[in-house]
Amino acid sequence: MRLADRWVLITGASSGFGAAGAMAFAAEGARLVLGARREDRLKEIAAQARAAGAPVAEAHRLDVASTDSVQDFVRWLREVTDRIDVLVNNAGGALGLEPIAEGKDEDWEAMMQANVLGVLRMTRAVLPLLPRDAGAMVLNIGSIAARTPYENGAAYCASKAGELAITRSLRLELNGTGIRVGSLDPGMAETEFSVVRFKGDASRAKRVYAGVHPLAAADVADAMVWMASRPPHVCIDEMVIKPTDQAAIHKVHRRPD
Ligand code: NDP
Ligand code: 8X3
Repeated sequence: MRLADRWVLITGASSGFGAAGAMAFAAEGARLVLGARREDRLKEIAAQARAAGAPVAEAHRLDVASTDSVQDFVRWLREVTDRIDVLVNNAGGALGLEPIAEGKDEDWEAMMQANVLGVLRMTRAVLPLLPRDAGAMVLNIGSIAARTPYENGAAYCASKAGELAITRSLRLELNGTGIRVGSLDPGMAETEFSVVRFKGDASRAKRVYAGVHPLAAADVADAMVWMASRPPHVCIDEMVIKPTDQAAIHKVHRRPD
């Protein structure tokens, strides 16, 4: 399906996969609507996306962890367009890497709010704008953490398993509408993800990728565009994308310094 002039909404577009996704869809000539909490960065990404070929790239503050913010965003969105062809539910991330015995309520709650309830809220709010039988797609960004839980990551893994369950339920609910529903599940990718997880500790974040050639945000953005641009009768239900160095969540090849 050609993406030129299609309307693509990306949540969490101020950095990482969302920002790279904006550039990749822009290069296809898509019209973009971007949301995240850091408005300044979001507006910069929108300007870069216009320079990269998006005929329209609009941005508005969005906190997917708040129903009020999602409603405000969608009120604004309806003034920009009455149609969204591709909804990319990407906003979210991890907070902390601790055993359950040491977990913090505020981290658990923030992850569930953004990674699980955020996907539900955005999908409920945007579904009325998705055209029937025209190749529309809800594309959720999951994680390999949904498929293989790891120690010290219980709440994050649970939140991403929740995202995968939502994806699978939604596909059943929308059967017959022509709206495609997919989950794109990346492995290790170097973005701001680990800096956020470790609450600003950049050197600890850097060590996650030591000796590894991780995915870049642009690799994941390529996969987003590929999934969304299949013909309307083709739905890529689930795609796992990992660095070649990461054979499995616990099996990562690291080169010595
Ligand atoms: P980044 O931290 O670089 O990007 C996360 C984006 O989500 C930012 O734009 C951030 O913007 C936004 N965001 C976070 N919380 C909210 C919120 N409550 N409301 C709105 N926007 C929010 O990380 P990634 O690009 O790596 O992460 C994107 C997605 O990919 C996440 O869902 C993450 O779990 C998932 N993922 C990441 C992997 C990795 O290894 N990097 C692997 C697998 C999945 P702002 O702070 O401005 O709101
Ligand atoms: C991010 C990948 O392996 O750090 O979802 O959980 S991982």
